[in-house]
Amino acid sequence: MATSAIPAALVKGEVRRVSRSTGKPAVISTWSFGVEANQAAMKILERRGSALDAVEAGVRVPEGDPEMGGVGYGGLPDEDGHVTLDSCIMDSTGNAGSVAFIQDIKHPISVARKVMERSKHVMLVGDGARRFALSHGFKEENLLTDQAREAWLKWKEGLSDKDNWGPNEDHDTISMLTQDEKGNLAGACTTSGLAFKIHGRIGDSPIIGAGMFCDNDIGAAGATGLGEEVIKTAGSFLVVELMRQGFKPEDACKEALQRITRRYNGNPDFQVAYIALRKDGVTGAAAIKDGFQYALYQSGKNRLYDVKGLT
Ligand code: SD4
Repeated sequence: MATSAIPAALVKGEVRRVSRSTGKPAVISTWSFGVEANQAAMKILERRGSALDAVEAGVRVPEGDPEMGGVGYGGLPDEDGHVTLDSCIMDSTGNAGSVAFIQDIKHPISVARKVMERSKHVMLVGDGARRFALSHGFKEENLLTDQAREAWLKWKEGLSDKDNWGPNEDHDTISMLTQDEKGNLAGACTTSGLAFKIHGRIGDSPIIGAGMFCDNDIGAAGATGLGEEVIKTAGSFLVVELMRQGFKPEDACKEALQRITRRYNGNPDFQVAYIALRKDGVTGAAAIKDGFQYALYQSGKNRLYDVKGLT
C-alpha cells in the first residue's frame, strides 16, 4: 500500500479486540461489496486505528478489485471508452479532499486523501489530479478491463441512448462512513460513475456535501444513485443537517430523498439512496426504489441489509 497514508502497522499486526458494547467502532457502506470493504475498515478500527485510516482502507477494496462492482479498476467507461473516476474523503476535523474525472489511477480515494493532507486545496480535476497523483508516487495504470470494454462495445453497437439509472441496474459507488473507538467519524465516497456518461461528466461522489459529508459533532452521510439529483439537493449535507435538527438517521435519509421525489410527483424512475451514521453510533438508510442494500459492521457483526424503497 505504498501510496496510501494508512500506517502499515494497522494493516498487518496483532488485533486488539475492542469493546463491543458501545456500538463503537462502526462501519457502514453501500451495496453488497460493502461487506468485504467493511471487513478491511474494521481491521484497522480493531487495532485502534483512526476512522480516517479505516475509511480509506475500506473503500480501497472495491476500488482495486475488477470483479467487485466496478468501482475504480474495472468500472464501466464513459461513452468514449475512458474510465473516469470520482472520489472524496473527509475527516473528523472537517478537512476534506477530492478528485474528479481522474483517469489511469487505481485508487482515487488515496489521491483524494493526499489532496487533503498535502495541498492547500480541496478538489483537483482531470489531468491536474492525475499529475498530482503521479508526483506523489501513484502509478499510471490502464483501468479498462476486458469485461468493461466488452460491455462498452455492446452498448455502442446497440446505439443505445439509455444510461443505466434504472433501479434494477448494477450500481457502482461505495460510500462508507466509519466511527473509531474514540468516537471520531470519517467518510469516503468513490466511483467510476454513470456508465457510458458524456466524457467530462462528474457526478455527486467527489462533491463534499453531495456524495458524502461528515460533521464530527453530529454524524456523517453518504450517497449512491443518480448523482445529478444528489447534487441538486446537496444530499449528504442535507442528511447531516436534518440529524442536527433532531431527525433520526433513517428519517433524515427519507426526508432528504423526499426533496427529490417531490419534484417527480412522488415516483421517479431512478434510484438514489443514503446511508447515515450519527455521532452516538445509531445508523440509518433509505432508498427511492427497492433493491438498495447496505452493509453494517457494528457490535462484532458484519451484515448486509435490504432497504425497502420509498416509491
Ligand atoms: C454518480 N452517484 O456518479 C454516482 C453513481 C452511483 O451507484 O452511485 N452509482 O452519479
